[in-house]
Amino acid sequence: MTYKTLTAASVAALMLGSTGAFADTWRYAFEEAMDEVQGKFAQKFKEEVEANSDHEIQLFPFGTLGESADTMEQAQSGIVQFVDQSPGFTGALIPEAQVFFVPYLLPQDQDHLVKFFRTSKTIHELFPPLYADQGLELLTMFPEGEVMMTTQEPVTSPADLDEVKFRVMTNPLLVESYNAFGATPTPLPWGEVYGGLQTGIIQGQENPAFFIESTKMYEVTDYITRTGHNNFTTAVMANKDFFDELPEEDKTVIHNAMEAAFDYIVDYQTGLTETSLEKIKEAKPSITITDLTEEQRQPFMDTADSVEEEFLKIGGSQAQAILDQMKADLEAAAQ
Ligand code: 6CS
Repeated sequence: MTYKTLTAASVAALMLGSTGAFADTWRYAFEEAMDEVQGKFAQKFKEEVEANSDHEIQLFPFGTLGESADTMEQAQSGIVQFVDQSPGFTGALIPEAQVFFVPYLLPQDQDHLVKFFRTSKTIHELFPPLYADQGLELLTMFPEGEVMMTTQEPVTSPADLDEVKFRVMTNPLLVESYNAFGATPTPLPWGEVYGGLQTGIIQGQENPAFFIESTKMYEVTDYITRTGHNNFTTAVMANKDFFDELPEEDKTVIHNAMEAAFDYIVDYQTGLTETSLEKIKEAKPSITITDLTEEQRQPFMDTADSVEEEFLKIGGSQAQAILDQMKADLEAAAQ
């Protein structure tokens, strides 16, 4: 869907200007619902900006302006000023952002992970010029939780994924990763996932527990498997021309609001994975949730080197520099 094919309701919403109490309105589109992690982050950002400036933030959750690819187009062309798009959908635009799909690169330890996001030179120094080349000001990246596999049959080894049509985000390295895991990766936009699982077009997908719960994906899946291979990363950006033209004062308001929203979302996610899994078990007692042992994880871990090599081939001209810096950042954050 493009701007031209937006529903009448969405266009009407877009055209609604400031309510009068504000100097102007900035539009912020994201890939999830209001009560999901990206929505909570966006609401905190809005609250901070509106409390500290005369700008209003208008929020557009998933579906109101189209799929992730549509909102990215809208952000690049300045129809929306802010967009939250996960690197899972940014692969074609910024090939280096695929680094987040090298399995077992990001730690599962929450403190280590959060420290990495806060201090990473890769995120704060190397990525911004790559996003800028695409007309985007990279404002922040944050983690959304341990990624888990949902399937119709049990998974304890890569052999169990043989012939499983496994939905992944539209990211070439994620496709490679699931090829290496032994599955048949099927890239699809988010809007097609629930129906695809329901009709059997796909038999598996991966996402954090909160999202499996809130989107009721557990209804169309029988097994949840914790392989520990990744943590869901997302990124918030502004249209670069819009951002560059802002007075320093507004840039500071935006940066401060991003920092406040980052702190808030880290706190918000404390215990969220376990609470979400409990809610899933309550809603569907027949579901099987398995945390693979180190031994069971090993064959999945053994694929990491080949996916890393593939990243160096398809991850753009800065792939090697990004991977090296990312490893250095992870090591530094472990101290
Ligand atoms: O799997 C997806 O496509 C979606 N997953 C999450 C956690 N957020 C947005 C994204 O579109």
